[in-house]
Amino acid sequence: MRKVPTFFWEYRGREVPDVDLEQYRLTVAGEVRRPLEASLSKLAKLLPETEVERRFYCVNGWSLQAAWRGYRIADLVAFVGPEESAPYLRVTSIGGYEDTSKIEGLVAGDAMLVTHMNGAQLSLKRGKPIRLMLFDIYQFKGVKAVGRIDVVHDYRPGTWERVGYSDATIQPYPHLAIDRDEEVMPDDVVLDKAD
Ligand SMILES: Nc1nc2c(c(=O)[nH]1)N[C@H]1C(S)=C(S)[C@@H](COP(=O)(O)O)O[C@H]1N2
Ligand SMILES: [Mo]
Repeated sequence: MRKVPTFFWEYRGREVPDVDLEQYRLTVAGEVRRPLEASLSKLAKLLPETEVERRFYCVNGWSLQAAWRGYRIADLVAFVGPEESAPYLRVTSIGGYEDTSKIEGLVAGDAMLVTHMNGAQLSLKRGKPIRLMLFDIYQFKGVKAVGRIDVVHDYRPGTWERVGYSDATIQPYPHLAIDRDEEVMPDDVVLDKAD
């Protein structure tokens, strides 16, 4: 059985704290016409749900395919209505990991706010209760356990970018490709501090 790698920079060396699904609120603020402070059930009423079977890629040489359910960034953006002068989305995790991307790029790449993996609520290690997932560039541009989303004027390097990654273009190198149906060890993951 394979171990599925997982990374949580802000909790390196520590347990990932649990998130109460009832108490959780997603904040969407910044340069938007309709800011949002939504519980998970409110979010489900506001946005259409979607599920895709896709693979995400880590710059460290592995990828993971699964069925991802949640919401399209395109639908969230349409709902909150960004000001034209603010082209970026800054996404911050509950623990303080952040990343900034062009809204245009996220929409073009069908980026999602994922709530479920293979039919089950995201586990703590996988980013409960919501993760930003990108399929067309490396996942260090994605954010697990999203706490807030801000529409902003300016780009600034995200957490992994400050640590050293820059180009998120997926490279055609051989890598460890983990498939959806492979038996894996989700409760015994490798928390690689070095990523
Ligand atoms: N909050 C948070 N999100 C994050 C990271 C992180 O350290 N913290 N690491 C990113 C990286 S580099 C990868 S490859 C994926 C790993 O997702 P996984 O733990 O489900 O494998 O999450 C991304 N999102
Ligand atoms: Mo990664």
